[in-house]
Amino acid sequence: MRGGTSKGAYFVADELPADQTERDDLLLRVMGSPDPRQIDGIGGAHPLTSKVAVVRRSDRDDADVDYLFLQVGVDTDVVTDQQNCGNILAGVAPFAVERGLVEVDPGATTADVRIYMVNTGSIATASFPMLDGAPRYEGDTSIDGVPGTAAAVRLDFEDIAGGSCGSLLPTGKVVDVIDGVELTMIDNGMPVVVMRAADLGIAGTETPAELEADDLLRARLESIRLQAGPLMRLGDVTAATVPKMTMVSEPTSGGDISTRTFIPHRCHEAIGVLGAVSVSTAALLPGSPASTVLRSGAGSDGTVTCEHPTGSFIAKVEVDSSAALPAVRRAGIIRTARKLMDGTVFPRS
Ligand code: NQM
Repeated sequence: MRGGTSKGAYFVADELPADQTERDDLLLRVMGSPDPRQIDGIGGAHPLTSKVAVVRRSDRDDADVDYLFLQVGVDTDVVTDQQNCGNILAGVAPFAVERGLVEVDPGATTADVRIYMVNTGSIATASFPMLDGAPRYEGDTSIDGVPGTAAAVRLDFEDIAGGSCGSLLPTGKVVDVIDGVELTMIDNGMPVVVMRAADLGIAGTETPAELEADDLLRARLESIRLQAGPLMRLGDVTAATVPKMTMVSEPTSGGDISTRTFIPHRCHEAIGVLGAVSVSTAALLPGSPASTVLRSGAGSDGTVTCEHPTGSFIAKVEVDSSAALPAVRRAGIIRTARKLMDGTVFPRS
């Protein structure tokens, strides 16, 4: 399924090996990893298209299904559950309906599915249109980074702050300095290090290819990331896909802030969902480096529009900065998702 601006293989949990080592080995073979082209599998040769959702009926009172996200390395043999993915999340509820994991009234025109996000221990509610007992994928919502239009999937998040790092601001500070660069280490659903692009010597309007070709920039980002990991209570992040590294600058196309994000070694063609929620939250914190490039007045309507390399992304975020440590009141976003194929995959032996 395509979930937002990412693409992944969605599995019913019972159909994968219960043993984690066996499961990860199978998923590497399914995706064709490790191989930069993933030529012998169904992965798309980029971290954004080498993703897996594992979905099961939930035993919890507050959720209908459990969603475990797995990032499958492209040119590495690493499968990690150390991050969540809000784009792949957009396809979880339609998939759950397709697979009969949630009961829906055959006459219903909309469905609300509560999803327990196993990676971060928090809940999202997905709301989307239904037709004749099945998810309706056609619609007129367009999201940047995906051609055409599709039905909207609204995602509302509860208590996502600190899901990976223990708290919204794992160091207890809005501003820290690493390698002489002022930054905010934040986790509002995704651990992200947010810095001003200018402080890294870039304009912030470069293309992902230009940024990926900048060896000095990549070395500086990786040095900061490896130091940020333990400070964010993520431990040694050498082999981890978090924290994400976002460089922000003043908006140029009518949005509230411009972003360029390394995830963490490839540059995102757009921006992750929970990544954007975390970056938007950082920008709304008075005194943060990101707040200095945020459009004045941004956030007053409860949304922040993040420009990214292929358009923009609207994050709904309300922050209460009146207390000593800021708290997040609510967060949500609109995505689209689509079933691309349904069938049997033949992993290499
Ligand atoms: O931040 C890419 C994506 C993501 C993650 C990544 C995401 C999120 O765009 O919630 O969606 O940052 O690895 O799929």
